[in-house]
Amino acid sequence: MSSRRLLAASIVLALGGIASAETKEEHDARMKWWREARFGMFIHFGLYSVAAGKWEGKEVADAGEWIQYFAHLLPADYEKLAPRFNPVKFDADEWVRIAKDAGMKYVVITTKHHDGFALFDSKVSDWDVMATPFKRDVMKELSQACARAGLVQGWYHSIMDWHHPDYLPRGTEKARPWDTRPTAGASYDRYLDYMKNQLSELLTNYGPIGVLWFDGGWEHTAAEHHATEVIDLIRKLQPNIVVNDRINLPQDFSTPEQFIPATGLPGRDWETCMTMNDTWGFKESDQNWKSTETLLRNLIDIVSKGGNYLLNVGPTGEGRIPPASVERLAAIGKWMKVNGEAIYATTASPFRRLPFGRCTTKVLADGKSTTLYLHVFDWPKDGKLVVSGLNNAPRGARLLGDASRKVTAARGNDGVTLTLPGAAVDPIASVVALEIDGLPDVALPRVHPSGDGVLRLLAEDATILGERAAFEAAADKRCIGFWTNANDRVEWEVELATPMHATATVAYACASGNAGSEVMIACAAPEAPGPEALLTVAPTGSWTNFVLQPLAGFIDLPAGRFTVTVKVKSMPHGAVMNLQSIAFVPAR
Ligand code: FHN
Repeated sequence: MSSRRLLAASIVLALGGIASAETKEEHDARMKWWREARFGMFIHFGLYSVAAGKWEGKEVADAGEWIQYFAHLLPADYEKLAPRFNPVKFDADEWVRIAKDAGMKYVVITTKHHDGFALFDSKVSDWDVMATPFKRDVMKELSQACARAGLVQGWYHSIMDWHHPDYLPRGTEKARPWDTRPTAGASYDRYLDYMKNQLSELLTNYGPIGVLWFDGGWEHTAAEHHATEVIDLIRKLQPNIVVNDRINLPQDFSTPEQFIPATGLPGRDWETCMTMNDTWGFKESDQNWKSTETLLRNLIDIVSKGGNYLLNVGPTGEGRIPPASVERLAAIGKWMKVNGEAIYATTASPFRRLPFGRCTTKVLADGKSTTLYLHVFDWPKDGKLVVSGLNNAPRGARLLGDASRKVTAARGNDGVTLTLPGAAVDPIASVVALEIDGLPDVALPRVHPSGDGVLRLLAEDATILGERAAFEAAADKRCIGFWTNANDRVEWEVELATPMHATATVAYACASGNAGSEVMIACAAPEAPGPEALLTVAPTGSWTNFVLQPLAGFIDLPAGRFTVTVKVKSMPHGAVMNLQSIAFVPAR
């Protein structure tokens, strides 16, 4: 063992943890395939797939895989689904082909969801797939199909278990008062032993497993889960496995769910998991499918921010992936066949924002050159694509999907301008590969006063820092919305030729029930704090009814380069506001 590793391990042991330490190089080596994969399939399949969102003929609210909860079923009632589980159309090779043809590199399937039902042949439980008419080990067939196709197999495993008598509590924030089974004598530690036994089965009997995707850990702390012990077991059985953050330890990657963090999670591996409609497990009535454009642009957006996309399918009780999912995945796969090099093994964009689309990056091994993959959502009508702020010399450019068309690139005052011949290659996203000298050197986008002297800071020109806030564009709004995290903040880089003695006006909307937040608007140059002003968000009637609220007094803006930041001082309700713009008007 290298001295660094020995030191790291001894520190971990001294801290009372027995988790094996690893050096940065070892961690990077273990994460390499996952970081290069960028795109995986999530599969929610189980007894709930048979129910398809209905119980005794009645539609049940919420996601399909939560039907036991939302139908208020005792385990004994829910068990009536077991004799109906016989997915005769299940074909593991077909599922894996659909994933592979979509350009996905790994598959994460529910080995056990919150209902406690094991989709594999478990020797420690009769509440498993062998106790159904199907009597086939789904995990065995799928892991073998993945191996045949060269995809990585991952396991989803729920800590929360609504069936096992030792699982406690019978529900906390999502209480399950109808679950009247006695709790006397129940032991959570005994449940954890059971969970560790099933994890041992899953990590021993099915070959190399690439991902352990914990879920349902929110009812206990890491300590209550004996999380370090569980992780050590996992890593002993599968030393190269990648583990998510949902046993309440950070582990290898974060898991934003159903959303894309505005600026990604810099310095952290992360993966957005998302449904194609609104439910993870199959629900016949849920036909609210996201378009292929939305799904593909989500993939590009996520990868441009340095993340992975785990896109879900919920197979039917017969074992078929719904046609609406198959159709979308096939269309994504068609795009990936042409543009996969702009997704796989790329890293985050060096730009804060690009008006025409996104950028993914590939720094060539020697660092002497970089490929910037420019994903063009809005093809320029005049054929001129301006990459503002790029200081590098262009070496050349090519259009993915049409090598016959020549793309030229020239440096100008405001970055590099590409001349794109003809029409867009793809209506959803056309990719231009721009080769540049060295590592990306990008100037921050700066806002300058308009011709009338007014400094207008617009939502679309802002940098959003944080997890939930995001730019929204619709017929009735262009604003920074979803501002539900008080730690999220907004910035503009500004440059003034001369100082400005100004009044300021903020344009925003806020539904009545959410008003009252206080935000600080600060103008600061590096190492030189400047003026700031407090805004108390008033109700404007709705999230799309925008008003202009002047800030009290005058603000003296400095000449030169500085940053205008909007930070949340207090957020008494669930959201701050929909921020459209801030205008600084010269007072004289
Ligand atoms: O409760 C589950 C839900 O059913 C689904 O499995 C998602 C997928 O990430 N995870 C939990 C909700 O966060």
